Amino acid sequence: MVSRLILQTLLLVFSASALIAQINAEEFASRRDVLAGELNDGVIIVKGNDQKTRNQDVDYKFRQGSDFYYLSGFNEAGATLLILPGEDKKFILFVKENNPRMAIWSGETYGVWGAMKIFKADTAFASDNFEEEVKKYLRGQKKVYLPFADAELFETVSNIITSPWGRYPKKIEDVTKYIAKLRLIKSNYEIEMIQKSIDITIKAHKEAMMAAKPGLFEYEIGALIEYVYQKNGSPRIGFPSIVGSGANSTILHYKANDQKMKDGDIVVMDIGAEYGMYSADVTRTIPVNGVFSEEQKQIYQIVLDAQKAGIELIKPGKGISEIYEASTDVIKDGLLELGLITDRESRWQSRVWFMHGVGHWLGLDVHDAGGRNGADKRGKLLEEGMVFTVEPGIYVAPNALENLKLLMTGRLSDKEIDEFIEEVKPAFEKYKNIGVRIEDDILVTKTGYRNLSKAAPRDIDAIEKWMAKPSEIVK
Ligand SMILES: [Mn+2]
Repeated sequence: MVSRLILQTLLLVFSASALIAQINAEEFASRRDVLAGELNDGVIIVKGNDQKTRNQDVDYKFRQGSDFYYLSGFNEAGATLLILPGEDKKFILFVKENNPRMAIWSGETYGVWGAMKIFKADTAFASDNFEEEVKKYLRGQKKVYLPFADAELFETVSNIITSPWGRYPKKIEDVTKYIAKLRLIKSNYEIEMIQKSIDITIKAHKEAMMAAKPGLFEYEIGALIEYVYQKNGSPRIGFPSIVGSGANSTILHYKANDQKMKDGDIVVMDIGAEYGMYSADVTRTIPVNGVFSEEQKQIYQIVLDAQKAGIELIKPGKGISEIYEASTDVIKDGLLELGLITDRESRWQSRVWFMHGVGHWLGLDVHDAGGRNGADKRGKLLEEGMVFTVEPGIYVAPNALENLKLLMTGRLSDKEIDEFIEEVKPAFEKYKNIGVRIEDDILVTKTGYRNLSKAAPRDIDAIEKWMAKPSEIVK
């Protein structure tokens, strides 16, 4: 009687929060099946994130480790999973036990019961018993796979398998690349989650465009963006929002967001909400006062044309480097025309103003698992179900020319650098403090691509039109 009551209470507690995991237990099971099929034998061990302490008894907001989440759907701290490709009962979870004393402070946790019932573990144990129990699963196996980046887990498992007692696996291999290979191709469910996080991010961009005006601080736009995220069901940012105005627009991963935005400044907003653990990553660059200056327009249009030239090529079979080349070609033409470079064929000149890659995979992590390298110089070849960003930029940083000698020491002669600076100086002065990045999230389809973030105003006219609308939130 008592136990049934507890069970009913648990069901009530879990029914709301566990809904997503319940619905998608099959999705997570199929990922484990694919990985198990790929590796065939041995033991796969992946640990989730621990709760990190901020200070005293205050914790950082918890986010699960992406590989662990990908294979389990389990969102609590201090858990570890085992997958046993060769066994019948092949999915084992170690989770924090449901502790009534802790529940008073932090609420109920799933515990061993929830791990099996909701997350479909064949067997589950309390995390405290990990070392004891994992030995049983390692015994008699030939190989153990775990992420080598997890030094603590590596040490724990190494200590067990190097023990002279017991028939433990002699081989240990990094599992990361196998999981990355799976994560690179998104399922329909994943695409749905990514689209949702992108849709929320687009709403935030539109609100920011309406609210932006001289005199606001960058963090006010940042706060508005994150308000829109949460208002629309995103539990947190996919990565810290970049809101950089004026000279800050030229800092690639600008974090401070603490400057007052001035009339005539341009502002780069590189932002992404998280939804269902998946991140968006959409960048728009807008004029603070709502109207692009002539100089801003010129730079903007080059970046936009470069982005479109890259996106247009996207289809299965194209190499990721071919996308980059197409974008970079347009950037080089534009920079030459503006007078910011003197030699289109130079290997380094355009890198002074466009110094990053053209994009990255997108998924559970904003810079998602997968890697760029392919069989040849085309880089990794695109396949249906891949999602990645295309985000060229031009950044006329106020310190770009004075830093050039420091950056190029040993690679270029002082004379070559001085000549370059002399020639591009007028254009540099003209376009100084303009940083433009435009970033969209692209799904590779069977025959081409779908721009998942195309609803965010992007053309010059479209942005100016949005910015003319009054904000209902920031008056
Ligand atoms: Mn990005």
